Amino acid sequence: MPKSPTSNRKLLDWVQQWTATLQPARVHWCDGSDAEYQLLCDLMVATGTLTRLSPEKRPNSFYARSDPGDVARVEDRTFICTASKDDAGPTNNWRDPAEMRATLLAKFGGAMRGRTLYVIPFSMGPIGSPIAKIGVQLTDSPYVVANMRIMARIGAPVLAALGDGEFIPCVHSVGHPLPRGKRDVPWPCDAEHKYIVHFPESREIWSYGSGYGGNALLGKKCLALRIASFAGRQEGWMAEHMLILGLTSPAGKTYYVAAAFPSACGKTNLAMLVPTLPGWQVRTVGDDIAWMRPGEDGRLYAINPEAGFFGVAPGTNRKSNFNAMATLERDCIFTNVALTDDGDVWWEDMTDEAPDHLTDWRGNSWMPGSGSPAAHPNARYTAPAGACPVIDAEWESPRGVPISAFVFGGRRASVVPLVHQAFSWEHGVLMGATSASETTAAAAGAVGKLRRDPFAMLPFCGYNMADYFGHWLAMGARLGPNAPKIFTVNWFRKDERGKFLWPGFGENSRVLAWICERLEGGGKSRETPIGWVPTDDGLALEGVKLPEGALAELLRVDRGEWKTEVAGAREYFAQFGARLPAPLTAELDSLERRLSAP
Ligand code: O2Y
Ligand code: MN
Repeated sequence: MPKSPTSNRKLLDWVQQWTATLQPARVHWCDGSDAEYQLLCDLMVATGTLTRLSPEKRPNSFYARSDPGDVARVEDRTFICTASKDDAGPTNNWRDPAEMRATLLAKFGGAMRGRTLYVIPFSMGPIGSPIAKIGVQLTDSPYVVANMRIMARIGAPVLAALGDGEFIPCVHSVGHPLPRGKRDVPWPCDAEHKYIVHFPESREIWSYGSGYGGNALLGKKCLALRIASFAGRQEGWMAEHMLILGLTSPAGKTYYVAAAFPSACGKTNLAMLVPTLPGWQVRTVGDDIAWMRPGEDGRLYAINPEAGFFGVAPGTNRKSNFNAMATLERDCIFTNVALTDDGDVWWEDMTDEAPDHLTDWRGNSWMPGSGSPAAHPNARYTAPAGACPVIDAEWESPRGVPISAFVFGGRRASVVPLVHQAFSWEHGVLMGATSASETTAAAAGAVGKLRRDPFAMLPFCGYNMADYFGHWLAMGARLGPNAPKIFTVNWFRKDERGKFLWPGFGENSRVLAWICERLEGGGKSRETPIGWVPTDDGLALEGVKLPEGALAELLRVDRGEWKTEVAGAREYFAQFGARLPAPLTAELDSLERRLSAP
């Protein structure tokens, strides 16, 4: 690609201005070609950032080990900088924009000395889709460029689509300049001084100090959720932390479902599910983010803004996610998994038995019984979505796929039944706003503690969460009878001995089938105070072996437990004060009344 392959004045000026601040040794405009990808990977193999995996085992695939201080998204270093603190709301880390700019400009000054500044034009969503948005990321990390090439559409075709148009500017540095004579390290970062900063009002992202995942691949959580959620409210569309799947019935009808689950609830597994219910098929549109707009026919259309999967590796295996394992056979980047002696990757639960010897994610020799996991619990794969054997035929459709149902879920050992349907859109918004999940060992903090995570957007909403609830209510009013129906599922209910009541995985297709029946006006159900719940014979359970009494427990609605839920929700909502939309309080009051009715 030529030195500045665009005539977009704003883009050229912006790159020039940041080049002056960051002081890189050179500037490279990414064309997104395969040749460029191969060159960058070769360069990273030479510098020790990447290891090429055995071409026989995992063709065209690479392995990276991060700095131990840079292994995950950092919520406590993620900031929303709006002019007014109230516009960020009580659930976000707010900073004054001018103060944050000053702090970060000091960090960015000379931050790329000795390094290459890569300019990555990228499209979130199929290039040219009316729902897509173009961003440009500046970065000094070739690892980020390689991962962005898998996770988004990047390079020359994006610049061509951009023309003289608007782009979302994203600045990223690992914060590890290389003055003359200083030796580089395989994973440069400034682990003690990370800043993941969003300026929603001017639609800018500044990220400093981390080279990892959501902190550094700025198209994903930063743009496609935090900035996009803010833009969506201004422009009348939705950016959600949702997988999108297509479910085809034995009669040949396809229903598209978008589902929001907090981390560690099996979102990627559900997106690629292999149904056990005969005659049903699942196809994947996306596993993490949905952008949705009302179409000309009044229905809500969704695109997956991403082009790849950045999935958590530990726990992924042929039983939990057969299709993910097939997607990972080639053309991937693995980060912080373990390395086998024959040049392949391994992680906990990938196989029934661990290999006799591995190199763990820290680079140490590892044997079963070593006492620590071989792969970091947040070890990741970056894989092209197009390689998924069950990718939906419409996954790159510029107009998106029509959404018929929203599903909310979380990890709840009790209280929440296997599935229930909201009585109305407003009731469904209450479901989303009050969704919560019990923490697992994978996350920091106490295990089994209930964490409220409205719409699974707690770490990703770029503005006041109460206004976000209001935006959901407004979208429902706009969609009217075309609004998707809303459901809550819970695959994680346990018996009194702590055993899961529901087998999960492919059997979840039975719950999805009931949801589709409900969309058609069928699906045997009974009315309860919390919504419509399947009758005892409402779910297609032929061939599933449930212990005695398990089904009744899975579908049980306990009024007392739910009254406690309502009290918890009121307490949670109190933080939003007068900004909480009145219809939500009204829905909570109605739920309480139904729970107390004879
Ligand atoms: O730790 C990270 O940077 C990755 S977090 C992530 C990655 C893919 C999909 N979802 C998430 C998440 O935290 O929701
Ligand atoms: Mn996610």
